[in-house]
Amino acid sequence: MAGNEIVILLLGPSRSGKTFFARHATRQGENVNTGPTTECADYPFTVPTKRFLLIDTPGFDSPRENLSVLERVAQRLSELENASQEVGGVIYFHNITERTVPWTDVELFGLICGQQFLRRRTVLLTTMWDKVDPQKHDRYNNVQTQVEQKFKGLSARQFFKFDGVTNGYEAVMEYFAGLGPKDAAQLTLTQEVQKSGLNIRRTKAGKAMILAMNRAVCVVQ
Ligand SMILES: Nc1nc2c(ncn2[C@@H]2O[C@H](COP(=O)(O)OP(=O)(O)O)[C@@H](O)[C@H]2O)c(=O)[nH]1
Ligand SMILES: [Mg+2]
Repeated sequence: MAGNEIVILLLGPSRSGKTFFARHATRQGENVNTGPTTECADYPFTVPTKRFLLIDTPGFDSPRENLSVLERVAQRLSELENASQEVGGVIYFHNITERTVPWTDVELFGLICGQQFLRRRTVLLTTMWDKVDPQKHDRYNNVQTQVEQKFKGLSARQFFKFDGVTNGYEAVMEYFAGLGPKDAAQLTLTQEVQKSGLNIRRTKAGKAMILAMNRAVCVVQ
């Protein structure tokens, strides 16, 4: 691993707050409207004792778009591998005011990460808690529980809530900073890229998205 930088991949649907979070972490003015993210982007920063690199990604929006997001992520993972840098964590973002998480997104996330990585090195972060009417917190806590259930089915165990300022942000970073080498695991997608190159259609996640695309076409016909 180059230096002791902790590399964290930000994944999730568009408008779930990935870029906002990365800009918040690097104090770049999160409220600037940056428009949709179309390429992976690096956000390096240092807190007193740790160096982090957040990698922002385009959003998951449909099986077809997910394939091209996968391609971009795989390309970035392969560059990291070439630089002997390992991904130390993944954050999956969910906007708490959205009631549903598409099944294809959950499946895709599981296949990118793999069981071992999911158990300790992934975090589900629900965002936009500052937008929730305090009187309706119970309702949104129910959404939180339901979303957590889906990710528990994938073996994920770490759940945090982000209020757009500090709550959630510091807890997530402390969680990743506290993970030691004994929890080391490699993303399934990294393993696949190492073994068979960048042909995304041959990866588990790529195959699942092709199946999902074909199912979508069948419904239209
Ligand atoms: N109030 C609030 N706004 C947020 C939060 N996270 C993201 N946003 C806003 O929601 C919109 C979508 O966020 P963005 O980071 O672009 O989503 P991305 O597509 O996942 O990168 C932007 O206008 C952000 O400023 C949050 O936690 N609180
Ligand atoms: Mg973005």
